[in-house]
Amino acid sequence: MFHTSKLKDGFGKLAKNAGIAGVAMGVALSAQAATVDLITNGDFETGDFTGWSVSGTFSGTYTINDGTLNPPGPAGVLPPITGSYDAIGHQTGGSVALLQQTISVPYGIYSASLTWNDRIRNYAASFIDPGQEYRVLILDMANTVLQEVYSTNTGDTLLQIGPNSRSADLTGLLQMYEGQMVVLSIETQAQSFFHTVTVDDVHLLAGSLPMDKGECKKGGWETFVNVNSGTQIFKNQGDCVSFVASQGKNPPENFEYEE
Ligand SMILES: [Ca+2]
Ligand SMILES: [Ca+2]
Repeated sequence: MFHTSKLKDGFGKLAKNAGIAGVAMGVALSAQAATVDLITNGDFETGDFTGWSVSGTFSGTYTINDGTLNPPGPAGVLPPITGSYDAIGHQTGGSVALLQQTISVPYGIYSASLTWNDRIRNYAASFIDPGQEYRVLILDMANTVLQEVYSTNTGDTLLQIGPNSRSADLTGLLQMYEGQMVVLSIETQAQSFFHTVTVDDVHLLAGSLPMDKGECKKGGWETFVNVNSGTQIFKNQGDCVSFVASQGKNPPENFEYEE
C-alpha cells in the first residue's frame, strides 16, 4: 500500500538530494549503481584490515584468521567462515575489542540491509550486558549509539559456532543520515574470559531508485531491488521509465515506500 502524494514527495526529496550530491561530487546522476555495498573489504579477503580500524582496551583486539589462528583460550583453530580469511575478536583479560568501519551514507536510499556471518564462543558462565557481550552497533561520529543492530543477552547459548547468518533492515536509520558519516562498530567485550567472536562477509547494501530514464534501459530496470526483500521494484522497462518520467506519480507495481 502506498499513498500517491507521499510517493511524489519522496521522489521529489530523492531528486533534490541526489541533485545536491551530484553537484557536490561533480558526477552524473545516471552513473549511480542501483545497489552499492557501503562496506570495504567486508570479507577480509585482502588478508588484512584494509578499510577497517581495529582498537581495544588492554588485551582485547581483532586478528585476521587464515585458518591457522589459535586465539587465546580454549576456542582452538577453525577454518575461515568463507574464503581464505575472517576476523576474530579475542583477549587475555578484561577488555573491549573494536572492529570498526566509517561509512559514507549516500543520498537517495530506497532500502538498506546489513548482513554478516559470525561464530560466538563464550567460555564464561553467562552473557552479561555489557560486561560479557558481543554487539554490533551503528554509531555517529561522536560515538553515540544510533542503533544496536545485534547484541548477546543473558541466557543466550554460549557456544554458537555456526556460522550464524544475521541481518538487519537499516533503511530508516540510513535515510536519516544521508550525506553524513556513521560508524559500524563490531564489539567483543569480556570480563570473564575467554570470549572469542569471529566475523566474516559483512555487507551493507544500499539500494536506490532511478533518477534518469537511461538507468531503466539495457536491462537497468532489473537491477533496482529492495535489498531487504530481494523484490524487483519494476516489472519491466516501461514500468521503470514511466516512474521516472512521471517523477514518481506512476508508482511501480512492487514499490514499497519506506519513510
Ligand atoms: Ca572471508
Ligand atoms: Ca545485550
